[in-house]
Amino acid sequence: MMKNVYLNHDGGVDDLVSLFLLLQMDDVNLTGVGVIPADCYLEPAAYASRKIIDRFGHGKSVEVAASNSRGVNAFPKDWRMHAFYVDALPLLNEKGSIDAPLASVPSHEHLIETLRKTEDPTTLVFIGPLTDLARALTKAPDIEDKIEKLIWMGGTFLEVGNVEEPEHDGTAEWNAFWDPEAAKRVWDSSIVIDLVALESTNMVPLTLDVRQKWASQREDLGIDFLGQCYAMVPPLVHNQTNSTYFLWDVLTTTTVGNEGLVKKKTVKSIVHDSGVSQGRTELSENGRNVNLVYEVSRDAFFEYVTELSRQG
Ligand code: AGV
Ligand code: CA
Repeated sequence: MMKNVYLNHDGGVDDLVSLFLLLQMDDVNLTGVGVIPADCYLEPAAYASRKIIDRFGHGKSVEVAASNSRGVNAFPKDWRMHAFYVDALPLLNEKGSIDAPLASVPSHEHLIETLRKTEDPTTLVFIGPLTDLARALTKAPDIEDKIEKLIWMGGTFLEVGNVEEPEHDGTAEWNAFWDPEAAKRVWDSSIVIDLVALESTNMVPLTLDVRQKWASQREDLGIDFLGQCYAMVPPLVHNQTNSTYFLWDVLTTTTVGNEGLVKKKTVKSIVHDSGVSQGRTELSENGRNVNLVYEVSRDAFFEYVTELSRQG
C-alpha cells in the first residue's frame, strides 16, 4: 500500500538527507515539501530541496513550498549556514538548472491545499518547528480529518535538552524552542502524534566509523551524497558538545519506511509555551497522549539508511 507523506523541513543537513531518503522509499507517495527558515536560510534550503528532487527523485514531480513563518527564538547562524553548503554541492549542480516546481503559495497554505486535494489521509513528517502546521490548523481546522498522524522530531522528557541559550533553563529541544506556541497549538489538536525526541536521537550520533563506511562506498552516488553532506557537520569524537551532530531527522524519517527500527510508548505530556522553560515538553497527567520513541536499534538503523541510499 502506498503511503501519502507530506514533509516539512528546515534545511539542515539531516533535513535535506531526510528528503533524499523519502524519495528512495518505494511505498511512499511524497505529496509535497514545505521549507521553513528555522535552522537554515530559506533560499538555499528551497533550492537544495528542488535539486535533490531533480537528482534523486526518480522522475517524480514534487512541489516545494517556501514558508513565510517566523520563529520566537532564532537558531545560531553557524547552523543555519549548512543549507548553503548542500545547495552548492557539485553533485546537485551538474545540469545547472532546476525543474522541480516552486509552489506559488507559502508552505502553510500549500499544506492545506495539498491535504484537501489528496483523496486519502496523509502522514505528516515535520523535522523542524511546528509553525506551519499550527498556522494551517488555525486557518483551516477541517484539515485535521485529512491527517493520518504527525511524526515530529522534537521535544524531550530528559532533564537536559539541547538548547543552551541565555534566559533559558536548558530543558527544551530546539525545534520546540524555536516556536513554543506552535507546539502548544498542535498539542491542543486531536492529531495523533509520534514523537521522535532526544531520548532516541541521542543514540544515533554522527561518528567517525559511520563516516568511514560511507566514504569507502562512495562509488555509489547515493552513498556519496550522504558522505558529502555529513562531511559538513561536526561528529562525536572525544566528547559531546552543543554542536555535535546527531541523525535526529534521519531517524525520524526512517520510521516512516521501517517502523520496526524503534520502540514507542504512549505518555501524557504538556508543552511550556513561555518563560524560562519555553519549549519544554513535560510528562503530566493533565497532558495529551503522544507516542514517544524511546529506543532505536542503532545498527539496523544505519544499515537501513545505507541500503536506501544505495538505490539512490
Ligand atoms: O534539535 C534537533 C533539530 C533537528 O531537526 N535541529 C537539527 C536537526 O535538523 C536543531 C539542532 C540542535 N542541535 C544542532 C542543531 C546542532 N548541533 N547543529 C545543527 N542543528
Ligand atoms: Ca531539522
